[in-house]
Amino acid sequence: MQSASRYLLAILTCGFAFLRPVAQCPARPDPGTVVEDTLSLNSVNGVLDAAFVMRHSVDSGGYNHYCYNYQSGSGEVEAPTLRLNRGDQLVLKVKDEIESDDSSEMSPMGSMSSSGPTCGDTGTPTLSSTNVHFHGLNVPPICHQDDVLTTLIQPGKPAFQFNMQIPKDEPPGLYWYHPHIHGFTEFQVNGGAAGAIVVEGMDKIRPEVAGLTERVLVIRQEYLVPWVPGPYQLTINYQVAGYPNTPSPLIKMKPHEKQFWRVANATIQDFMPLQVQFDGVPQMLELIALDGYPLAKPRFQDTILVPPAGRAEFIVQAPAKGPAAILTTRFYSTGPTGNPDLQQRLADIDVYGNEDETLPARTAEPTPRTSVGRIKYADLSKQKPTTLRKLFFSEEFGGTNGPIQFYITVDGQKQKVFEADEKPVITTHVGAVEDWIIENRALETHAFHIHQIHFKVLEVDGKPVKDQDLRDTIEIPFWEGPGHPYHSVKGRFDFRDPTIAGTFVFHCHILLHEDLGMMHKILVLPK
Ligand SMILES: [Cu+2]
Repeated sequence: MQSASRYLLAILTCGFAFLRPVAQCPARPDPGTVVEDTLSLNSVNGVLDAAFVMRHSVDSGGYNHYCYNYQSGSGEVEAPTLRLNRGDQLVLKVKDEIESDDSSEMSPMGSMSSSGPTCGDTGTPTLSSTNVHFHGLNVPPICHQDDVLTTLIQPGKPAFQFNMQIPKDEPPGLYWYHPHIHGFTEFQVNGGAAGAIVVEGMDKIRPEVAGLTERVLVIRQEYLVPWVPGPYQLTINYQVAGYPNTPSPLIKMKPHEKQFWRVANATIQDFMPLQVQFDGVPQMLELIALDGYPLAKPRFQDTILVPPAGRAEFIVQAPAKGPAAILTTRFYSTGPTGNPDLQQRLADIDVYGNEDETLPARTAEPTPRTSVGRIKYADLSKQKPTTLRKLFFSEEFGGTNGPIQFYITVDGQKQKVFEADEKPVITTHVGAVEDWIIENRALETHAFHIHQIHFKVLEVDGKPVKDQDLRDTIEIPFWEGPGHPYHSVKGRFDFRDPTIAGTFVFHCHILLHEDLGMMHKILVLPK
């Protein structure tokens, strides 16, 4: 990764000289304090209307902050959680006030302006440009909705307005928003520009969660210089999880209390095998949903692997007072050319007070009011695929310094990095149901993500899986080298919904890889 980084580092270092370290972003929580949910903005009468201002500052430790500022009644809040019901309208105005006097020359990844009509502002995308991707939402890839290819919000211009309806059959669950300017995504997400979206209604499909204290936990990752492999720190709702150097964030629970935790991996590249441990022993977690999609049936796991950009929603039960209880991410190997994802304690569970007696003990299995069989994609396993495609991740080496090019390629086509004005590498049509095999031929684990739709996981490494979960992001482990087979995932991709017609992207969600072009376009033609 170093060679590619060198070029970027040069740009970045030059860029820093011009950045004004004005404190524009709200202060973040001190270490060792109670983890609070970020402010939630709820839809009212079917509409959630909010305005964000994107700003930038550098903290005393040298970390860049990129913040979605929201002016609440009691001051400025960073990246609130957006809560909507299915069928609601989301109106979001975003103004770019990233102050960077001379970033106009910085356009390492090419310009969007050559890719045809732009949506919003014109000009060349720079480190100070922004836009918003609504990750996981099954909404149209068009201007003012979820179109990252041409939407450009430039600093100092009037606010840009997003306006979209959450589909009536959207799976209830946890989604998230973040900037997606090609070439600069990593830098802004590294600075914390990411927030949660909750599509309400999980309790109607999974009554297990009804009445439980709910927590939205957004895990972010910050590097001092994101393009350089090296130390990083994780944060949980913006509080640094720096154990053992700093006291751990605290999550409060009553003895034996059950809570519903909705965890978003908003890191730039950290694959997180999450565990809750009591005195070092991993506990069973009741997994309810992945990537905003309720599982066909809840299942118990002591480790939940969440790739970068993935989400996991699960029920945690506190111990009695006594054992040391923690939320932790375990070490995860991303292969010989990948960055190591380190073990890190994310929070201490602080068991306080007396047993929670507000909830009646459940004796029978609760009955869902909405069947999981009635949400989007539920009938996907019954559909006959219209096409089978094979794609692969690969890396190209230059010298001894690690990979310099990152590719995702449709098998049979030429390996190439993404360019803003490229033609779609896949053309399909509304109504298609396709099976894709995505293979990893690189010595590094990658995270496959496609915009606009979820896909159903059918096979891993050529073998049918028991749990055919719906995902929008999935890890594909690294190749162990000559003599070993490539790891792969086979998924069923559903293009039947006419509202997703248009051009959108699929890519690796290690954001450096995406910025360097491990991404391509797919065109879904209307019927
Ligand atoms: Cu990747």
